[in-house]
Amino acid sequence: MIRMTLDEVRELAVRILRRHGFGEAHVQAMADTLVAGERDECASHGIWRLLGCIATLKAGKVSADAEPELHDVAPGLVRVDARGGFSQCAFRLGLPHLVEKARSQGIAAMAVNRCVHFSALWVEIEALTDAGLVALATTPSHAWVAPAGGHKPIFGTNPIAFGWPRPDGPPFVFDFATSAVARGEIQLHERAGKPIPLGWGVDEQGQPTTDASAALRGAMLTFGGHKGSALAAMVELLAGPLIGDLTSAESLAYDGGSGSSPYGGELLVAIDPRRMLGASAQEHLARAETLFEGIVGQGARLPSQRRFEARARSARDGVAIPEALHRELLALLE
Ligand code: NDP
Ligand code: PYC
Repeated sequence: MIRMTLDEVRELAVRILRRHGFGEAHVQAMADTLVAGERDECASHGIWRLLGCIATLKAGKVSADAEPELHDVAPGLVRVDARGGFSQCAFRLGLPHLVEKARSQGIAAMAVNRCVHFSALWVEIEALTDAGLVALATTPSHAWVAPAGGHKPIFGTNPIAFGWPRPDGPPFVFDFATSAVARGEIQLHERAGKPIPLGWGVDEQGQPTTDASAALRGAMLTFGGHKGSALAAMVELLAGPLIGDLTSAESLAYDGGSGSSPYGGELLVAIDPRRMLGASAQEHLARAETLFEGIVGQGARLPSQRRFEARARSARDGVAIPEALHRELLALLE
């Protein structure tokens, strides 16, 4: 492993993105997301993703300098057209408008359309909880996941992320794929030559497998059987047809075998608890704290607790990157 400070990881990401011609706004926004993933020890959505970003660019499946366009659709609705760029710049353009609308209306939604997506959703959720808002985000991906009871991929890995701001300390955030695990996690197992647990995927014959490559060629499975399957379908509907964008099957068809990052839409919903609750906000938000205390009080941990601990550790000690990955990243500078 190679040990690097967070500044060094960021500098490397920035140099690679510039070297490949990304516009400066994309360079900065993408680098922030990549470093955040690495910093929080979410390797499946950390600096490794840069390889996929550059491959997607070389395949002609993302615009390096797209300028997103903002559309103020309704008092509680904003739409950002990413115009074929990675999602980060579009999110940044829409964020203040979503926050302002949620504060004035109590609830607001943002559709990000025509974006290429490679990132974890908690990065965006935290931007909303930092503004004191309750937040929800979801996006389809490519059709890699079979429905419960079926065997042919139709759903994406379709993450659902939720955030709840807390008065004293980090927010309550969960963010997971509706597949048993993110595809990136299986890809990292494949790179490391490690078997995957049973339950993550089936091979091309529909048989359970512990072989990462076989599961990537076959089909991934939903988490929680029919429950994950229904949630995956919900994500397809909410962040596909509802916002006028692609389903995971349509994204994969658009990909045309290039192996690029998914293309389509993302839906974010933000709720202002103070607008919802008015004068009784303090009393009810305190009851949320009682709930969290009841979870940790019995020895369970909150989602994102590991991540926030990793964040503090990385700020102090830096991060460790596999040597082989480091070599591949340096090769992108040639
Ligand atoms: P996991 O199955 O690891 O689940 C992650 C979530 O569960 C985190 O909030 C995590 O908190 C929490 N968690 C894990 N273990 C526990 C525990 N024992 N107790 C309480 N909470 C726990 O992640 P996935 O593989 O499903 O997804 C990883 C990432 O992949 C997500 O960030 C997602 O956004 C991203 N993704 C992005 C896609 C896209 O299209 N852009 C597609 C699919 C996934 P903690 O982090 O603290 O462990
Ligand atoms: O890991 O499933 C995944 C994923 C898809 C798009 C970004 N991450």
